[in-house]
Amino acid sequence: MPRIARLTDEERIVALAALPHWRLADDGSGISRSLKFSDFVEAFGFMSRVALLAERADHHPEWSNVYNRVDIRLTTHDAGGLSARDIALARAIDALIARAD
Ligand code: H2B
Repeated sequence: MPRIARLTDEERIVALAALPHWRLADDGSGISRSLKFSDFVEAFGFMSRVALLAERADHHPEWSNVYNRVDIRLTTHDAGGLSARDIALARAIDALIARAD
């Protein structure tokens, strides 16, 4: 697979402006979002849907779950930082949440 490029500082700013629920790590290496659901089943159902998206895109989140909370961090290991793949997955995750509202 070709090596994927890290976003430049300017690309990061532009991408994050369109993702208000995501926080850029201080070192710029990734973005994160925390979500709370009504209970564990809702949280795990969400994770299952994201897992299918991630597998299809061959791009996987770093995440953790405690009961109804899911903490997600997106970074591209192959790029050593934030790439367009993380932005695309963040958008897809946001779209899943929007549909769940
Ligand atoms: N997920 C993430 N977040 N970053 C990657 O660089 C990555 C991945 N690479 N999922 C993929 C899998 C790679 O390891 C496989 C071989 O395509």
